[in-house]
Amino acid sequence: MGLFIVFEGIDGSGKTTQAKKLYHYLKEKNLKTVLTKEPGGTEEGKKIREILLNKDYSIPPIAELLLYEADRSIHINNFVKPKLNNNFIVISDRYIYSTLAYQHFGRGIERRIIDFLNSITTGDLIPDIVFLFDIPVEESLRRLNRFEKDRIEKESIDFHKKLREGFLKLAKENEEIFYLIDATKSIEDIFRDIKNILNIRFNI
Ligand code: Z5A
Repeated sequence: MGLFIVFEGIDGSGKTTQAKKLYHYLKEKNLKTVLTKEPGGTEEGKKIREILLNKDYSIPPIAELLLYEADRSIHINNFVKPKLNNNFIVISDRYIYSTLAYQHFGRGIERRIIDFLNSITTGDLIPDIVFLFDIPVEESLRRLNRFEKDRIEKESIDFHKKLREGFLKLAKENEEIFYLIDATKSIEDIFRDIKNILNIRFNI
């Protein structure tokens, strides 16, 4: 079995930057590694992602949840599990904890519904480690202000605060796999922390 590494956090927390750096670092060490993401980690999922992030569409919360879960079912069963079975290190930018943060803590959909959908789409696949990028909402939005905002990033500051608190609750619930990253640090300092943690935990 390979290693399943997940990066989570609110928009603009810097996780995509670090996921890419880690991917290149592990490839340079000649380790079998893939970098993927949710939503949109497969060809089919890219179509779902286009619907989800289109700012001109109006999608009710339940439909949004089902689209994220449809993307996940395809991604995990067609891509992630086969790679793990082939001893790859799989780095995923977002996973089930994003659905709990955004659709439960953010949108208020009942937790048991999301737990159930996460369970059936993944067959209860739990990551080996989750890096949670924690950052004050004002700072993450300041970083994103330089770009055109998509549908979700246009949500209010209060919504993003709920997401941040939700992610921190999930970290407490899953202490054995979550590592909290102080995402206000510099890109190089964060990367050093991540390499250290992976070295101590998995000797890579
Ligand atoms: N979503 C959901 O609702 N439910 C689900 O189940 C799932 C997802 C799976 C996916 O968007 C959206 O889907 C997301 C959640 C929702 N909501 N939104 N919007 P996405 O994949 O397009 O984007 P994202 O995941 O939110 O990532 P992002 O916006 O690209 O942000 P990021 O990955 O956290 O940050 P970044 O791209 O690495 O960095 C952002 C900027 O900050 C960039 O200019 C960097 O150069 C800069 N940066 C990065 N690190 C630093 C540090 N350390 N210091 C200073 N500046 C930095």
